[in-house]
Parts: sequence; C-alpha cells; structure tokens
Amino acid sequence: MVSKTVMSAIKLVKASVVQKKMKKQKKKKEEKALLPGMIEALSENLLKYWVRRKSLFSRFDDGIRCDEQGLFSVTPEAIAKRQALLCGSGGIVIDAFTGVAGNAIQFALRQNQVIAIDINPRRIKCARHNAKVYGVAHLIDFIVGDFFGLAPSLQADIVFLSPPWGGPDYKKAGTYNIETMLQPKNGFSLFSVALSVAPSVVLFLPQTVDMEQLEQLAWLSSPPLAYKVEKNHVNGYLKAVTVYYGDVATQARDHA
Ligand code: MGP
Ligand code: SAH
Repeated sequence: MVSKTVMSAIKLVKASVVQKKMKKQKKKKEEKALLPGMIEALSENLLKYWVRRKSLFSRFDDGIRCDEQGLFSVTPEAIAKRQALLCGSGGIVIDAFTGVAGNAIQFALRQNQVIAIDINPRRIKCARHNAKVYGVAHLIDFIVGDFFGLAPSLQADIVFLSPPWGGPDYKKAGTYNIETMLQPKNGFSLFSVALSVAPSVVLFLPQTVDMEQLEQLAWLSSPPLAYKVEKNHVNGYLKAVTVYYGDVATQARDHA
C-alpha cells in the first residue's frame, strides 16, 4: 500500500511536470511570435519595413528576431555602421534605448564595451539573440531597465540615444519638437541626464527635427559643447539625422 506522504510526493512531481510542460509551451509560443517569416502577423503599414528588412539587418534571414516596434524603430544597418565608425573604438558606449540591437551590434563590432539598456524585456531578449547572430553577444552587457533610473549608477565615454519618436506617424506633425514629442521624457531632460553619464552624447532623431533645438542642446553646457549634425540616407532617401555632441563631435568632423 502506498503511504499518504508518497502519494502527495507523486502529486507534487506530477504538478511540477505539468508546470514545466506549460512553461515550455509558453516559451515556444513567445519565440514563435518573434520569429521572422511571420509576414501574416504584420499590419499593412509594417510591410514596408519587412520588404526592406535586409537594409535593417543584412543578416535578417539568418534568424533575426524583432517585434513590431522593434521593426519600425531599428536603425538601418548602413546608418548604424556609420554612427559606430564616427564614435570610434575601444571605449565604453551605453546604448540607452537598445531596441532589437541595430546599434549595439555595430558598436560591439568596433571593439567597444557596450552596455545595452531597454525597458522592454522582450526586446532585450531579441537584442541578445540578434547579437548572437552577429557573433558579438559576448561583448555586450544587456540590461532590462529604465535608463533614467539607472543613469546615476552609470559612467561611460559615450551615451547613444535612440529613443521612441512617438511611432511612425511622427511625420504628420511637420517639424519635430524634441521638447514635446520625444518619449518617454522631453529631449532637454533626456540630454541632461545623458550628459551626467558621459562627456559625449549622440542623438538619433527624425529627419524633420527642429534644427534650432539641436543648437540649444549644445548651449545647455558652459562653454557650449561642440556638435555636428549629420543627415542619414539609405539608398538615396533621407531617413533621419544623427547629432554628435562633445569630444565625439570633434572626432566625427574628422570623418566628414
Ligand atoms: P520612417 O520615417 O518610419 O520610415 O523611419 P521612412 O523610411 O522614412 O518612411 P517612408 O514613409 O518615407 O517610407 C525611418 C527610420 O527612422 C527607421 O528605419 C528607424 O531607423 C527610424 N525610426 C523610425 N521611428 C518611428 C523611430 C522611433 O520611434 N525611434 C527610433 N529610435 N527610430 C525610429
Ligand atoms: N536603436 C534601436 C531602436 C530603439 S527604439 C535599434 O536599432 O534597434 C526605442 C527603444 O526604447 C524601445 O525598444 C523602447 O522599449 C525603449 N525604451 C523606452 N523607454 C525607455 C526607458 N525609459 N529606458 C530604456 N529604454 C526605453
């Protein structure tokens, strides 16, 4: 006869087997949702990003993973490469809004020590996976967290900022105001926080950004910071602008 204790132990083991099975199924389901090839899962306005996926990641079809926001926000590879070139090698670079790692991968490929932060755990999971596809995951520290909360404990050579612009509809507003339209905080506060972490800050912004505001950011410091604005094109089309502030601006000018 089986004792009560043994019966409850069997029940516990059974429950844990069922739980493990359910966990596995959930994980599989989540991973499936992130797999490429799920074209039917994309809304119509995301199709254009899918069509140009190889300009976002040249190795997209080697298993790159991303969700919807990751797809419309990722920095096209040619731009991310250029930004990494201008930022140089061998430094500590914080990618404060990592997304699916379009930028973090290129900074790592240039032998920087990269700290990759994103508030969204699912996107950090994609970012780590994508960095593996490019063979650089071991060079990047991935952190799930809020950049503003983490900033007081961070120090680096460069902070790279590629924050949410408010979705693909930002263009409808005409001139892009970094004070009112940038998320999750206004651009001036964001910039000040980044400057408390590193002497050089790089901002990736919409092509419609108010150029006067970019100059105002430089004047937040005394003496004002050196800065350089670069327009970013892909296949001849203007996509965005990158602004380099501080030492990195002087360095960037040498690459003009
Ligand atoms: P876009 O302006 O949405 O597309 O994004 P495009 O190709 O100019 O649109 P079209 O209508 O002219 O075809 C251009 C690029 O900007 C994207 O590939 C991303 O790199 C970047 N980008 C777009 N959004 C909406 C964001 C965002 O919210 N945050 C960040 N960091 N980058 C973005
Ligand atoms: N450059 C990235 C795209 C960044 S999209 C790439 O190439 O893939 C902007 C990212 O900022 C989103 O993934 C969003 O989750 C993240 N984000 C938003 N608020 C944040 C915060 N407070 N701290 C850190 N990340 C944040």
